[in-house]
Amino acid sequence: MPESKTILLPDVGDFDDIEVIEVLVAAGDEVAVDDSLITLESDKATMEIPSPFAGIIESVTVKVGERISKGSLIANISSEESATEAAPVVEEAPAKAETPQQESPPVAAPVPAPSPTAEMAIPAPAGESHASPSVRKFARELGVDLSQIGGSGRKGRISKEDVQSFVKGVMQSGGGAPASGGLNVGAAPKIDFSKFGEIETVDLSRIKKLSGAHLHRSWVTVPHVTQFDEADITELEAFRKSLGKEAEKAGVRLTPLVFILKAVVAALKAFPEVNASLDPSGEQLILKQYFHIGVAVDTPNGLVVPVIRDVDQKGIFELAAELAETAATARAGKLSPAQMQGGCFSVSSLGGIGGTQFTPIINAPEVAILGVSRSKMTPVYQQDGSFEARNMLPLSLSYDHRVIDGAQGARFTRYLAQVISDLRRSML
Ligand code: CAO
Repeated sequence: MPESKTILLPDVGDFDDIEVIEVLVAAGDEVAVDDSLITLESDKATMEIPSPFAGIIESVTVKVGERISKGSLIANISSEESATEAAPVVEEAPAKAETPQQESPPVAAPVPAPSPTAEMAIPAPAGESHASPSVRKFARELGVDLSQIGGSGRKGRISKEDVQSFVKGVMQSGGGAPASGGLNVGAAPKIDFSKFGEIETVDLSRIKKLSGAHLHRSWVTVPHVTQFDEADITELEAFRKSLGKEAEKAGVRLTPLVFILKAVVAALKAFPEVNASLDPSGEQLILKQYFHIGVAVDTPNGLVVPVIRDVDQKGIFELAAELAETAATARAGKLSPAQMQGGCFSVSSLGGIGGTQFTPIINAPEVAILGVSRSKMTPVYQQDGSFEARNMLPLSLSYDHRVIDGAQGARFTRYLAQVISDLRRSML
């Protein structure tokens, strides 16, 4: 018949009034004899206090940060067994590294509950990670090298959460740690910003979490180069404005973006390797015979990139209507996964907001993305020595340097700028 028993802190030798730095169990947990219950840390050693009983934890009565001494109640447990002798597992002394002091080992002393013995407290050698035995065991099980992790605890101590967030970071950046020659950086240290002032913690939106992982992977796995250029859109703007009445009749709003989409198709036709994806083997280029263009849309929940299909086959008004409808669907959070797939190339237009230039991140597996900033009237030098006010549109093309070399990137951007300046060129 199981009965309720108390687990008290046994005599752990010289150690008194020691801080609880980890609570490893919670009410309802099943524990075996010797399973670690809490971790204590003094300035000399870190030790895990094992359970003297097997059973179900009824309640844990200590908290992280609390200081406890011999005889303090740690937990209540429902158990059928009588107490066994369990020894606390003592790890390294925390980073007081100058002169490793060898302390007398705490000696076994049969007090209220179990009678633990403890091993000698040995300071961690310089450069070695500071973590409790259970965290070390957890890291070993996951194949994680603790030396790669920045501990978030006091004196850089590595917690179970640090190991978990390290593994999560590695998974999100595209799999396991590379064997050689790749990125092998530790997780960012967890900082308690509340130490410096008032803070509020909010969850990232689902879209931000998903797009963040995708952008991160693209940023670290694709060698990006960004080529800047300018298109003279003085004539294009005059043409766009001249279409105002017709657009109104058609029930659409014409912005420079639809014309840019058409110009992008002309440039992709002229440079087929930009309308492509690199095969995962890295040895073949998949050239696409269709022209589906992704358009970055800013939504209250974060960035999404719906794809406008067959841009080559659609007229300006049709594209304007589809763009407006797609952006509205995106902002309502109602895009289907299919609407975000199959893109060949993306356009990120921040022109409606402002700014002069930016470096967009490639929407892999595409090989290039066009960033569009706000156009402005600029004095442009003319052959006869005069200056003319021209409406100049800043373009930033980020491309995958494995697929597109610098000369090609510059030629593509130049060609695109010329087509935007004079859309008649798209018919050539
Ligand atoms: N230069 C000057 N004015 C511009 C311009 C440019 N490059 N681009 C747009 N404008 C003007 C438009 O003509 C419009 O003016 P009116 O109100 O007088 O008609 C105004 O700016 C607002 O345009 P818009 O942003 O509503 O429309 P759009 O067709 O240019 O863009 C969309 C649509 C959905 C792409 C856009 O609203 C959006 O979400 N952009 C953000 C994209 C983003 O977040 N990118 C960052 C991703 S990280 O790489």
